[in-house]
Amino acid sequence: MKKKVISVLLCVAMATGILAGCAAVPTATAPAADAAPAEEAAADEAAPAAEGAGTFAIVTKSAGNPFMDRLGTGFEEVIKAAGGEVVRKDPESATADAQIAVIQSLISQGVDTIAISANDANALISVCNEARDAGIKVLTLDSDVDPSARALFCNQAGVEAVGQQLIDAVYDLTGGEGQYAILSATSQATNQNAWIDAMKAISEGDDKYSKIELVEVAYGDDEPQKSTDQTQALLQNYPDLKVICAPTTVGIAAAAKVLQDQKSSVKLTGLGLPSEMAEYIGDDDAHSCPYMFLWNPIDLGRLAGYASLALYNGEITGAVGDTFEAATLESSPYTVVDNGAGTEVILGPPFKFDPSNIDEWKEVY
Ligand code: RAM
Repeated sequence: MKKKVISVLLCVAMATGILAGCAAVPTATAPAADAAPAEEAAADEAAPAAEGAGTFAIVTKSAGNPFMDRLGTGFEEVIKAAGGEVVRKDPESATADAQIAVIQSLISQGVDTIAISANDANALISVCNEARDAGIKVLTLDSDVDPSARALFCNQAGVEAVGQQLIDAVYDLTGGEGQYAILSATSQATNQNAWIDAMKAISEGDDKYSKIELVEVAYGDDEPQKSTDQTQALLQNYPDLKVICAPTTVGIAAAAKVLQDQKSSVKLTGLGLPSEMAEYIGDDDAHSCPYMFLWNPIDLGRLAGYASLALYNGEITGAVGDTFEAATLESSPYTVVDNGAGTEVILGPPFKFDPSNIDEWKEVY
């Protein structure tokens, strides 16, 4: 069965020669429209596992988030190409409780691996350990749990690198002084909290940033309406606000619309999906977002798919120095490194989207 998975992967790699990526040029990456609809995922859940090929689960942060759809698309593509069965679960809300219920059902179902984009670093420890005690390989992607509770984290980009890009963008768009606010996802989100902490640490540790002032971290919970309301509140509460930084694709899209509709002079940056943000990106007063960053979420799903297969096949345990092939990703093979708290593989650096390239990328994801 191990041989079968590997040979299918090799065939796919040889037959397609696909190079997808966080490369600077859009390549053979599935377009946004290919994102797996929830109905399709539900059908997969019902399908019996191909004998011996394994059942691989992905648990997203919540339903209705296009970034999460793209993670699911990449994951599903890799697992299916290897002959495995995919179970995709999108909790109703971006909470730890919703994910705990989902993970418990996956344990009962007896899946082989679970890849989670965690809504909370600590609240999921016990259920992840329950899964591991049941013989399930647990890994994370996008947003980590406490490293004690998983084998490996598939990180989109180094936390420091993201924090640096975001604080430098704030510095640039404020002109080096003045107020900015952060519009985040949920207050418990591991990834957003890590990026925000990195931004704070960088700005507190360097005089260069001493004249920019973080007035508030607001939470839109990765819900469009709440993110809209939070943006409006920031505008009302801070008349001198110069910049909003939203390190969430849901938050940045909601904020972009509010700012642009209101013809606000407040500028926006953060992490956004090009397909959702193209209409807001521009250098003139008519556009709310001069530039933003992201990575390829389909590739991140693919990376988690390859990591799940490697854990399942016993090729890796998630230890530092482990390497595994990711045939359709440009930077393959990937090596597991230590991030200071636990082990991770990094997809690549964050990529900047601005008026010069947004039209090209909006078709990709
Ligand atoms: C949102 C989610 C996700 C994050 C992106 C940037 O879609 O919070 O976890 O990685 O934004």
